[in-house]
Amino acid sequence: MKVLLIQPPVEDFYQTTIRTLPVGLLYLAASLKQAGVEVEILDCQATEKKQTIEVPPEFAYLKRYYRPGNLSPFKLFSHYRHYGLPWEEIRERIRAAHADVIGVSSLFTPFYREALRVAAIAKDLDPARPVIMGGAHVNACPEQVLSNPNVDFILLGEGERTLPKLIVALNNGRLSAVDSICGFGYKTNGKLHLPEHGDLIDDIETLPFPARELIDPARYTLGGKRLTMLVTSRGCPYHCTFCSIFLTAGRQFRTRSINNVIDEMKLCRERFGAEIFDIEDDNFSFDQKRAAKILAAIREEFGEGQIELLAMNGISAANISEPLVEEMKRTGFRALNLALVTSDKQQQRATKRPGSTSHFDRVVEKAAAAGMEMVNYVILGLPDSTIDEMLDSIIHLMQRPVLIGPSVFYATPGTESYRQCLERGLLLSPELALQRSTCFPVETPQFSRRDLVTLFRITRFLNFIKSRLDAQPRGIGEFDLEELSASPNIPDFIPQAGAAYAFSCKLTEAEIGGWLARALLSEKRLLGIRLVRREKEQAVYQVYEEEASPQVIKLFSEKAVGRVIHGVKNHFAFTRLFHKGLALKAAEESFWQGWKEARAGETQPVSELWEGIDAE
Ligand code: B12
Ligand code: SF4
Repeated sequence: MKVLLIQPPVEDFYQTTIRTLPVGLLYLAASLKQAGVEVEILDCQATEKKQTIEVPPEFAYLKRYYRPGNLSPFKLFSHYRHYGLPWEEIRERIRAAHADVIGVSSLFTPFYREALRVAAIAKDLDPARPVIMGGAHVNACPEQVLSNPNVDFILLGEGERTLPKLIVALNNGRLSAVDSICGFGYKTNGKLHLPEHGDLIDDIETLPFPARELIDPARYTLGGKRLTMLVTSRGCPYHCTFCSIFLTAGRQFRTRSINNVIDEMKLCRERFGAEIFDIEDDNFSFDQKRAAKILAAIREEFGEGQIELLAMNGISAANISEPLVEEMKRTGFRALNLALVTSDKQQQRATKRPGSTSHFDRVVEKAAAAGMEMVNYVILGLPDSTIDEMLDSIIHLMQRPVLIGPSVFYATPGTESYRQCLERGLLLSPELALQRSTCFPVETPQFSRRDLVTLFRITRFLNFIKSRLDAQPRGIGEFDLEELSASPNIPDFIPQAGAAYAFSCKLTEAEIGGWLARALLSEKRLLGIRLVRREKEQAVYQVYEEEASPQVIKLFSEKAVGRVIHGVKNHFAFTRLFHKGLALKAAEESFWQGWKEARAGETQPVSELWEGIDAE
């Protein structure tokens, strides 16, 4: 019996290619192999191939926000693309695998159509061959998936124990026995038999390591180094209203032993040449003592800082103490992905988000002092959000030495937020493919899609300024915004929407950003720009007004006036917004002043971190 496990392609306005290793399918494959079943993996995303495709009609409203050709660093997205193998190639690969059973992973509700299309291709090739689906989307919408004519079975929850049972039963032709498999859904004469819940594996320690030998490790890299994913624990006990993790992985924090984790890492190093480990646990540091022990064991096994570690899934600041930050840095974390969600207390309560903003700030300070680069995530457009509150969260991060990671809220079926959206009629459409960040699918009486788009663009603008601060050779102290965008190629005047400008050379992204930043700061306008003609000695650009909300920009400028923005890599560099006539001072003194002002009015006392840095 041979099983082909497929990770479908995705179609969206962007893709995060570095995190697509199909670790769930590799876990399933390992369990199948252990049960004596032959397995092949078809990762449709393990390719450089991407193709610009038509924006689906139900996404047409987005065209005004995503204009192709826009060269502004504050732009959001441009093209709608198919990321992965082309459909024809997928068909050929399925045909060539000669599998007896097809298993398709459907992890994402917004990409459910891609998963179903893979199922349709498989059925078209061989209508008698069983197609099984599992993954987070199947757990969110079991009925929708099982009712599709190209899906024979679904398995809810974790599939390592249940999929081998199902395959063995199919092999023996004793399907009647599988009714008792936990999480098993099937249909008889068109009638759906849906399971009540999925399988959750208490003792995840007993699972064989993901079958990485079935994929080409050279396909999964970061900065030229081989990267692999590690899952040291599963489940998260918290109840954040927007999160759907519990639907698949439950709320119990289930762990593997430290030795077991280290053994897997050693194997990854020796056999697959892994140099970077991305810990994708749902809540890696929920048990901080355990996390610290894992880090200590990594140091002991591989040496201090010898392994590069990441937790790109984001760590909740509530579960990191300052000493743990130090341990992370010592062990091999150069960067920290921290989820703030919102800096507003009321919103934190409304979303049942653990932790406080003051604790978050302490963690950020500690990590910055340790020299870690940070991305901090905020969610824009939660059902109870207000423009005021979202701007406050953005400005909070603006003033810290972190990159701002905006996540636009989408509602996943099965979550509390989804229920709220349904009850209040906040969803743009019942079409589930819209429940993705790029679709801005939720509007409320408090904010419109245009407002959210504007907030998103503001975060891009701030990240641009931060990147300019990082690029300053002088590197320390206060910078004038003019200085950050200075270039002999940029004219003194402010660009105007509707005008075309000729330059003697092509502008760099930094120059374009610097020029457009002046329009935003002086005239409160968000502009787009595209290259309309390129001749030997001339590049002609056209400037146009972006879709943006003037009220949001106005409120932002009122709130941000005179406040500091910090660099990320170089957090000793900062500038102030909407602050005219500020003399250039390359003084360290000024840096401390700015940082302290940024914190004025906050109850948090200046932590030991300050004393630590001051002393240096
Ligand atoms: C890594 C990750 C990504 C990676 C991609 C992963 C990949 N393989 O391609 C990246 C960063 C690209 C990503 C992006 C997004 N993600 Co994501 N991601 C995850 C994350 C953190 C881990 C997935 C994982 O590896 N889990 C560990 C393995 C062991 O579990 P698993 O894959 O679920 O597999 C188990 C079971 O599901 C089941 N199973 C899985 N497949 C199959 C198949 C069969 C046949 C069977 C029987 C069983 C089965 O058995 C497996 C073993 O137990 C999950 C959260 C989570 N904990 O799952 C979110 C998650 C899957 N992502 C989610 C979402 C929504 C997104 C986005 C669409 C959000 C957005 N921006 O709009 C984006 C996509 C944007 C884009 N254009 O690319 C949601 C999905 C919820 C939903 N119902 O839609 C999740 C659950 C997080 C959440 N917010 O709640 N993501
Ligand atoms: S802490 Fe993270 S994983 Fe846990 S419920 Fe909240 S968002 Fe989900």
